Amino acid sequence: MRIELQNIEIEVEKGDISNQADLDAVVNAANAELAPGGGVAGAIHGAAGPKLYEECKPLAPIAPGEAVITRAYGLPNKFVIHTLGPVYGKDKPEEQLLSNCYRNSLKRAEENKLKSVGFPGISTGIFGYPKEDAVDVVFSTLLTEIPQLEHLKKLRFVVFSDEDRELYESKLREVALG
Ligand code: AR6
Repeated sequence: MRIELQNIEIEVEKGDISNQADLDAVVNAANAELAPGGGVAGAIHGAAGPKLYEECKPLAPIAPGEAVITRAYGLPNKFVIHTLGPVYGKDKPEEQLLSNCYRNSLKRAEENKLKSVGFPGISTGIFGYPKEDAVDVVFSTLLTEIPQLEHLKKLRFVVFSDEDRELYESKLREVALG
């Protein structure tokens, strides 16, 4: 599904974040050490290869809500933006921290004049953030950030299941209706 909002294409697609060849950057749901892990981080580091972690090491550790950018090595993108989501129930206030993840990731993309970026559902896997609540944070953040975007023209939310796709699509429909 795709809508256009203030000249920005917003898409929801089911797929693997490490296989988004047409995007300038993908966002990694990282750990504080920016090390290979499970889930999204495992897929991204696995596809990028060991050079990615070598570039990450001097940038770590990062705090919840922060985002840093590296090259993408074996991934089909130019850059990876690594952000650390809040662990639900531990890092507080989680809404603010999750919002910061998206805001700071968009900031890194803009600083590097990127045109397109793909996001996974930060914190909604191992970190346990309830998906419905996370999607609300994602879209409220997006609505405040979109007017500030100069270079970005396409944002893609890459989801892993039909259930997540439906959740994002219903939110996207709400946003499209204003
Ligand atoms: N492509 C797209 N989405 C995915 C993929 C993929 N390849 N794999 C999982 N998801 P998670 P977190 C979905 O756990 O909660 C790591 O070990 C998944 O269904 O990757 O921020 C790190 O090292 C879920 O909805 O990220 C950290 O320690 C969402 O992406 C920790 O996990 C995020 O799941 C980060 O946990």
